[in-house]
Amino acid sequence: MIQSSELILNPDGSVYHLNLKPENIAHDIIFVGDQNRVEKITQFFDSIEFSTQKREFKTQTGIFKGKRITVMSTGIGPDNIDIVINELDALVNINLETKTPKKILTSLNIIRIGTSGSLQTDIPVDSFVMSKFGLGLDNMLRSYLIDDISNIEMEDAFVKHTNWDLKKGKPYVIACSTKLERMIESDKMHKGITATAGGFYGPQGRVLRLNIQDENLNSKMDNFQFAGNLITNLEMETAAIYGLSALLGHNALSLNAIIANRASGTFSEDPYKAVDELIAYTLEKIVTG
Ligand code: R1P
Repeated sequence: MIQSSELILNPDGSVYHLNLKPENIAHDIIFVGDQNRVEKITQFFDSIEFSTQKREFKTQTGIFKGKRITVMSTGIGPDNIDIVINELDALVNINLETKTPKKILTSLNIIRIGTSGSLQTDIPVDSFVMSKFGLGLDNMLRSYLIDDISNIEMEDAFVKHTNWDLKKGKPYVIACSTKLERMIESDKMHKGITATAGGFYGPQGRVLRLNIQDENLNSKMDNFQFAGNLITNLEMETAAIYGLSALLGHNALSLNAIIANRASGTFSEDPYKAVDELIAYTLEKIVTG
């Protein structure tokens, strides 16, 4: 039995941070970072059966063209992903009354619709990126036992190519779900490696008033190649989502609308339009794929 201090439930029996009970979620789940993006998606639903919010974690479940889908905001960063995926997994794979793991695994399908900065001049603002791999620069996943799911060859090649200082922790590489990749892909999508940083400024090479440990990191990342894959973009959730999903037996895919191009220094003139287009594209693929 899992102790009450380890799997914390609210007085109504819902999981601690997400405020959700098992019956509140579908098995097809869309993650967004921004809580205001949840309703940008569910506005297209035929009906909404459930809504809740605690802190940055807003959740709505409803029906889109006959399919039950949950949309939830994760807030910013891999630390939040640790909370969101562990609590979602508990909802389907742990009996919350007896606090014991269930014998039969339930696998969730998790698709992130995010925003991101491109590292490649030929992946312009307003385009879409599908992450074949998540490259975690953030360390969160290193608290778990990941050698069986991570791509150690690519990790070592990246460390060597960038002369990565291991005082920052060793980057980790996790692949997407090929099942979801096949369902969502089309020639509209750039594909590659998405780097996930544990912060927005220094960890992504932005200098305001603080010097950073490696000011050339982004330019070294943009010419890293492994097995024909380039690092397409930089954001703050994908690798953590891929890692915890793979460890817990869920399927995950991350899609990002490119709203900034870090290589050319440009920012989208209408970032909301790119996100709206990615939402429409993804919803259609989920119901037709
Ligand atoms: C930073 O501004 C946030 O935006 C990006 C980053 O990953 C980070 O969460 O994604 P979302 O728009 O999905 O939050």
